[in-house]
Amino acid sequence: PVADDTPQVLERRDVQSVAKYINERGARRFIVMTGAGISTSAGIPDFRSPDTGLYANLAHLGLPHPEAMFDINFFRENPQPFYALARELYPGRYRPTIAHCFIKLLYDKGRLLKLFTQNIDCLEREAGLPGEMIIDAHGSFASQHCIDCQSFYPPDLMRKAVEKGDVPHCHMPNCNGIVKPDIVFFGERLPEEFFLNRHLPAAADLCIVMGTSLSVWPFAGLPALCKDGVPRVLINQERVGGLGSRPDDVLLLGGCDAGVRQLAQALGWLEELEALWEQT
Ligand code: CNA
Repeated sequence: PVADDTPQVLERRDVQSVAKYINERGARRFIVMTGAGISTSAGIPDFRSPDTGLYANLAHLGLPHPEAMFDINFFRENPQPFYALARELYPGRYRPTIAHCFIKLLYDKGRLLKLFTQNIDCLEREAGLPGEMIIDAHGSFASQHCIDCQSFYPPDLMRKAVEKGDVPHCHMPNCNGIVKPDIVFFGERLPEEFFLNRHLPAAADLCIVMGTSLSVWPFAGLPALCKDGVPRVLINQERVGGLGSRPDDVLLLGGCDAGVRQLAQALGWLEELEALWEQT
């Protein structure tokens, strides 16, 4: 019998062994799962980091409790805090990080099966990753609807409202309901594309989880869907979601940017990665 923590597939539970597995076994069906932590170095606060996270700055945002930001009933009463955040996160204001570029590099090398992201900042797209590679598990700013009559609201008007700091209202006759981007609020169903692609982690030959506290369900259940014997790499400030519990899990605890640089270095891809990031 092997001890619980003896790896089955990797030589050792370290970054060099992951690189060896990728290069020598020809692994090319990577599933990447990301959260707000891959964008903090771009200047976008996450939710749960102490001091800097949005949840540590509630008073300033005018929120009674953290979840109110994405609560549809609170939004109906007071959409201002959400729109303050929307203005902060609205696509076009930030530069992708090297962690976003690493995912693009995986795609360029034909190794990416799918990216599952919880982020709504669109920085993966800005790093050049094609839309069909991305599952926006918590929706995005790509479209918006009235919360009363469900009418579609034009993107140019939306952009103008957000930039001015206004709350956009429905332009249909006799409606005037509040417009909300198609971002998933608490209690709302995730987009259909999440459910249509949820089987993919089971087809992966490598899983990379980066910059997420894995505390929002059903997203948090994705890494467990990877088959036993498939290495799962966690690149995060802290250990989360039971990662590290399987014999071929590898923990790279620290910053996402440092973690992807370490992995790229071990793969012999660091120069290419830095060049890609330079151009972004
Ligand atoms: P979270 O719960 O705030 O967790 C972030 C995780 O990342 C924590 O474990 C941190 O320790 C870790 N972390 C933060 N910065 C770094 C870093 N530089 N390097 C490594 N690790 C880091 O965020 P989740 O994404 O897990 O929570 C899900 C919510 C957050 C989603 O629904 C998002 O829509 C929402 N969100 C998104 C954005 C964005 O789009 N950039 C920003 C803020 C919140």
